[in-house]
Amino acid sequence: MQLFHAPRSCSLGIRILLEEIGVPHQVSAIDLSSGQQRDDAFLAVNPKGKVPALLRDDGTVLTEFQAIALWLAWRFPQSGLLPDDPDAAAQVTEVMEFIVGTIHMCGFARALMPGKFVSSASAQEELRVHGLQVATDGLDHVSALLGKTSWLSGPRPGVADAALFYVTYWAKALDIDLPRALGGFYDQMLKRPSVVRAIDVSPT
Ligand SMILES: N[C@@H](CCC(=O)N[C@@H](CS)C(=O)NCC(=O)O)C(=O)O
Repeated sequence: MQLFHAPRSCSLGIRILLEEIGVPHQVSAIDLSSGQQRDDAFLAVNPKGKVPALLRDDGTVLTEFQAIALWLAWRFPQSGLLPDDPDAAAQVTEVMEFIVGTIHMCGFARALMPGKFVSSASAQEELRVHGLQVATDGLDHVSALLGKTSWLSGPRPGVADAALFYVTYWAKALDIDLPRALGGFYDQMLKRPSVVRAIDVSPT
């Protein structure tokens, strides 16, 4: 398999899942700052011009964080990235969707790139503040869920934890104070070899 990945972006979560599974894969770096996601070569992989994109062994490409994460969990069930029980799996999917759909897309995306949504400087500032509030409120909500358990996805970190890691990684980079349970989650994740490899190893 081949993961198209931009360091420090949301594709970090998929990279962590591949490392947790331990399946052989290649990582191809996409440089978002230079606009490589809009090059023809990458648009041929993902016409939406976004990472993550996963080229699978059968030659087909899967995009969208949640779709890739769930496919990996179902394809490699022995890795325990998602509970078997349908009710528990639905709850894990619910929180993963909240992290990607709300904290990332409605929160950090607006806080970090308001110019993608509105043009005037004052509107951008307003959107930046709003996005940051959505992100921090969302992190508080997930932290309260974590207060009851070490991981969101079951007895070991899985699909929702991979999503939570990349948004907490962004929060740390922005010097946002993490609620206590979330700080503990972040520290525990940083101790995992999969996470160390996913952060440190340069994509080829
Ligand atoms: N809905 C997509 C969002 C992916 C996304 O926004 N990726 C960002 C990096 S975190 C990206 O590729 N941005 C490049 C761009 O928008 O030009 C998903 O869940 O995978």
